[in-house]
Amino acid sequence: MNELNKPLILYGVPLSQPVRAVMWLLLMKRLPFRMVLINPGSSGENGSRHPTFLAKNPSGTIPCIEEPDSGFALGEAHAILSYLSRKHGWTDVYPENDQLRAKIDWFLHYHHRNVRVAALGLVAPKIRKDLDIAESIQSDARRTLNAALKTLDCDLLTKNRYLVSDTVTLADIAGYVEIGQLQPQFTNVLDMSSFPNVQRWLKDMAKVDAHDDVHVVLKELGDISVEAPSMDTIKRANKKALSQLNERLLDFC
Ligand SMILES: N[C@@H](CCC(=O)N[C@@H](CS)C(=O)NCC(=O)O)C(=O)O
Repeated sequence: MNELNKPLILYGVPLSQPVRAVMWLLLMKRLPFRMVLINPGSSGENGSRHPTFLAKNPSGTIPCIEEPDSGFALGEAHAILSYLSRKHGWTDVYPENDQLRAKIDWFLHYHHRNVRVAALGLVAPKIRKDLDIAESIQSDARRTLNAALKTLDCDLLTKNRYLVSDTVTLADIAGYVEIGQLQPQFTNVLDMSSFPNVQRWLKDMAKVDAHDDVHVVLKELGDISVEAPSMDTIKRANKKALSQLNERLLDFC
């Protein structure tokens, strides 16, 4: 496949956490790609529930990637991260050592019910008012997230500098797009000051290559702790992030 002529397609929007995880890996690795905007949950023409999109990713969620030459399409952020890492030999973020790779996979599985679901309970209620998420679901989510942060703080991050080793892996990328978004400089929806090791890890992650490129959307969105952003603000933040991403991608040509 000649990725210079036919770059990988990433379907999604920059505000989506799992889309940001894939964007981050691609930018870190300078793999040329093109982002095609897909409206999550919509059955309209550019929506993730439209039949054209469902044919690529039957779960109807973003992110999804497509390799233009073969037509191979794949959904689920963590499946995408590990597929791309295996395919391109990115062994720094997904080492070949079986036990280390298994620990990364452990986190990627753990993430769904502990980090992802909980963070969704804090951010989605503000961003997706239409989902009308019940207060009981939100408080369960906060409890789950606090337990996960404790696990990170008192276990994972006492053993290693990053989540599973002393260097950044796919686990950190997946974890940060959820936990990092909650910080005061972004959405500001959770006080994490009682977790010192998590604080240290968040600071280290902010220095990882392409961090700022991936987080333009959250800078644009700003603090949502008091007032939920309007649909216009959300659209503007996504547009600005996409236009900066496209500028950044010009460097890859
Ligand atoms: N487990 C999936 C979750 C993806 C996901 O929840 N994406 C949201 C946007 S952040 C979505 O597409 N929602 C639309 C819907 O569920 O209809 C992954 O990691 O890729």
